[in-house]
Amino acid sequence: MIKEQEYNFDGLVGPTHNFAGLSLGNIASTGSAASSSNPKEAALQGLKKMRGLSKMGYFQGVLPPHERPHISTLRKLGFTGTDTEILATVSKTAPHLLAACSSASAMWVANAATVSPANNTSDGRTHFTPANLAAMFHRSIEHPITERILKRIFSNTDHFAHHTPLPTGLQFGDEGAANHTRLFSNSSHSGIEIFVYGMSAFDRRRPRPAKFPARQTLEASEAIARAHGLTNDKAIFVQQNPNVIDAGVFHNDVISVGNGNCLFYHQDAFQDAYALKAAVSKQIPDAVFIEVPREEVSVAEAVSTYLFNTQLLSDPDNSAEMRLIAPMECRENSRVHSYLEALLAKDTPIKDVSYIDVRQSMKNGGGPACLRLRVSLSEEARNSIDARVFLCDSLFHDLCYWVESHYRDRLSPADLADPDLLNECRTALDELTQIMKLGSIYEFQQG
Ligand code: SUG
Repeated sequence: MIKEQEYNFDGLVGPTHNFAGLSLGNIASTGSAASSSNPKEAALQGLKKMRGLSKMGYFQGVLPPHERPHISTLRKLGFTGTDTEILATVSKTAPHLLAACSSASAMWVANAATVSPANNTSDGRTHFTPANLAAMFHRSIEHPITERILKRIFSNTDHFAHHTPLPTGLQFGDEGAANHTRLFSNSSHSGIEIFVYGMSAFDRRRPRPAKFPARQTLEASEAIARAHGLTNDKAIFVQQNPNVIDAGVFHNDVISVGNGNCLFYHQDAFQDAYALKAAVSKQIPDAVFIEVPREEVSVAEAVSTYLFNTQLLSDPDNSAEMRLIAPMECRENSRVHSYLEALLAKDTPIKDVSYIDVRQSMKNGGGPACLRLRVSLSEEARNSIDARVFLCDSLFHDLCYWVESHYRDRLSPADLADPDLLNECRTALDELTQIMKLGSIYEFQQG
């Protein structure tokens, strides 16, 4: 058994954070369409969240934003000329493509990759598969840079194995850790991985949502489990309830979250919760299931408050006790708040709730859990990482100063066409690669 610690790597919000209404089925995203955003506030909210967790004693990492507007994708779509000419043409003739290629959506790193901890895999290394994010065009352009970033940071091949993203095509749509939860017993860190899929791509007899896309397929989840060397007793595949996808649950982490031996989920989250509980209990005898009844919190309330997009974290000093890191919206909704107050009085591992403000991200459908990718690291694996990605006081201050110096405090959809914005983003990212010691990871740095 390898002794590992869980690190939460949060995505740093990029300078083009904006509300473009790009994600069908994500109610917050479509509801915020065309309003103005505040990228500076968004990035600082994210940094404050990281800092807060780190002060509570959790291990916190940072992942950099992607290069946006992504001119090389626009070139692939047939636009020609200088970068400035491309911006001018695309903003006049195809503003929807400019919006898609300008999204800061890579901040939601729960969708960056699926990560299997070393204790679960057949070769004892941590395995990464960047998500192809095939369901949404603006997200499907993330994986090449995600792959480069993950390989740069987790570079030591004694500890880390990197797979290529699954072949593109909706039948292998993969959304990464947002549909994947690791659970383990209090007595052992070798656990199971739950892969939650929205539909089977090849078996049309199985139920599927009618209104909104099921972004994750069973076949994609199975392919990742195979690639990561997970044996049958380590991987459980479970279908999300298609009705909740149609109600705005575009990722499973909007309706359930797991940690250690505990699974916290809504009564309507899964197609067959009974079978899931039986399969989990077989491998983890001390598993604890906290099922939230629909009478107490409806699916609509779960979607509007992100009650399940909380981070469920074990107390750093006592792994049997856990706390939820919840968005402010959970405190502001009286029914959800009452549910949480009542939960704390019950005999469950959840002993505390901390509320945080990530409203800029929430307006695009990204709560606390969407902003983080969990990676378990042994001390040796952690020491093999030479990039400056672990949050400490000095990195926090450098990143806040960097955001204050480079980010705008207002961005409207029309501003995406501004050539100054492109230059500002490139200057900022170039400096960031130096702050974080990442080398030249962006295309514009490679000439
Ligand atoms: O993929 N929103 C993201 C939110 C991702 C949340 N992640 C998790 N649940 N893990 C998405 O729908 C909105 C962009 C816009 O509309 O401007 C967006 O991409």
